[in-house]
Amino acid sequence: MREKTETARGTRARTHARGRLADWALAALSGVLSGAALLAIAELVALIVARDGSPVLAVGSFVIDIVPRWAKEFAIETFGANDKLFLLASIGVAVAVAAALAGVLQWVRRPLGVVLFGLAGALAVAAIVTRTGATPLAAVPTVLGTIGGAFLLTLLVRRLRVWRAAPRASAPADPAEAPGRDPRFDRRRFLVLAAVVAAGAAVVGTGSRIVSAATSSLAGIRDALKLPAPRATVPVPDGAELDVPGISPLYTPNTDFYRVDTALTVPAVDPSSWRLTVVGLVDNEVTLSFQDLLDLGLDEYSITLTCVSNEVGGELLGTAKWLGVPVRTVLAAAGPQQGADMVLSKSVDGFTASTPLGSLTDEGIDAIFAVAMNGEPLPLEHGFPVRMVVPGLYGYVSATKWVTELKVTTFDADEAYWTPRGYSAEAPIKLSSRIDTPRIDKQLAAGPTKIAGVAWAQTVGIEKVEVSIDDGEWQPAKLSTAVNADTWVQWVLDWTATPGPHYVSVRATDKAGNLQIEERAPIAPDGSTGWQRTLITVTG
Ligand SMILES: Nc1nc2c(c(=O)[nH]1)N[C@H]1C(S)=C(S)[C@@H](COP(=O)(O)O)O[C@H]1N2
Ligand SMILES: [Mo]
Repeated sequence: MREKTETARGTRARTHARGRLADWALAALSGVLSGAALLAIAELVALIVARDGSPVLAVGSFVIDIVPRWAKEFAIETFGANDKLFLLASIGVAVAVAAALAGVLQWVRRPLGVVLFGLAGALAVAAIVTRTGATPLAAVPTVLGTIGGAFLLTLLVRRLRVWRAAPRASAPADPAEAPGRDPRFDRRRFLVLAAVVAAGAAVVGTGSRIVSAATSSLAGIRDALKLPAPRATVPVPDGAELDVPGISPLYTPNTDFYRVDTALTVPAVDPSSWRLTVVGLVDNEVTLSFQDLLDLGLDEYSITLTCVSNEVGGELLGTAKWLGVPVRTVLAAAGPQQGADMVLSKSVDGFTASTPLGSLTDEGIDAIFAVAMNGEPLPLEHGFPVRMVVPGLYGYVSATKWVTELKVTTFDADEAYWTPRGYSAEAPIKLSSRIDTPRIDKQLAAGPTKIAGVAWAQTVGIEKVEVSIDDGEWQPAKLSTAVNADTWVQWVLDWTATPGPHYVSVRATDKAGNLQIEERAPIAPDGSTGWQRTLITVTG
């Protein structure tokens, strides 16, 4: 009898101990999953807002900087070229152990696990922001990741508690305590959340890393790329750039250049595997490598690129010196056939543009495959390694970035990306002008000042820009010396500002004698029209 009780007590104690061990293991698992989620969230945020803010890589770099030399040498000796992998694996193990500990702490005593997460996050942020060249944004991924991870840790451990505290299925159910509640329900709730966190972290984390690694190694390839010097450069005449504060510079710095595309993440195209094929209604299909393209000889072109989505007075245009090869040279090698009237250019990301064949074969139009922009290889987001630029046509029907194929075809047979989405199949850029300064959102002091901006009529050229103040007579503005017909010109008008509100309007005339259209039109289907009229407030 006595022996029997002893045994029963012993069994109960063992069961209890085993139950506690299982609790701790599940809490540790919760910690590890939340830690993985923390890193995954941070990687995703890093990909979007701050590449230098990836906590694993930043902490890795930090560790490389601070580990004693002997440790570094040991790693290199032992793991050779895999020393970076060893480092990352070590960090991974350390993070997993710390996260498991956080899970157990959170289980044993709330909110110790969250506190540990916070401490780890703070350490990582310290490692990140103290790195040379770190941007202030670099801390954001880790901060958001830590908040997300801590939240999930709280949630997981709370569900775990509900499940483990519920009466065991084997225990006699007390209908008063848990009316009609199936304990398996609480277990399932925990397990489902754990599975979702695990899968989410795995997908988001590895996905972000893959995308980031693919695009950043490309950044290195781009940096290392040496392009041949152009055979001919664009002569920029004296007086091409006016000295007026607040006016758009003649050449838009790449970092300020507007960007418009349908790509969620910047397509990664390695120049060494890039090919351009010309197919469709051609005598010979042509395939070019990047080197083949360069071997055709590069020249410099000054062209203002314009987006159809540019509203009157808008910012969706910019000017660059492009280095490239005429599209007509490549098309001539393919030999377009009778009846073809359109070239459908395709990008790796599925974007297509429909360009009239004539715009690409006409000797007088500098339609190019561009490989460089303002003295450097195309920035990744502007189409690296090769894009098209066609003077006089809006970007969506001509300026295909990451271009890999030209299909010589007809407007009847094929349509481009934006055509079924409410935009015209053909879209020449409309003659237009913009006021850069004074700005509606800045107050101006009374006295002598300059009203200035830009005007463009690609392939035709600007003849005249006129300004009207308070709807008075149109006064001719002074123009900068045009670089060529494909490049915008700057304009300026001296004005003595008097206190009070004033309306300033601008309109341009092109070299063919066309006056900019006064009537307002929306951007769809083929570009906005209208004269910009802006309100300026002059203080006394
Ligand atoms: N692959 C690809 N190329 C593209 C686009 C795009 O969405 N995908 N957008 C076009 C549009 S609408 C414009 S206005 C220009 C913009 O070029 P940018 O981003 O270099 O300024 O690219 C064109 N080329
Ligand atoms: Mo565009």
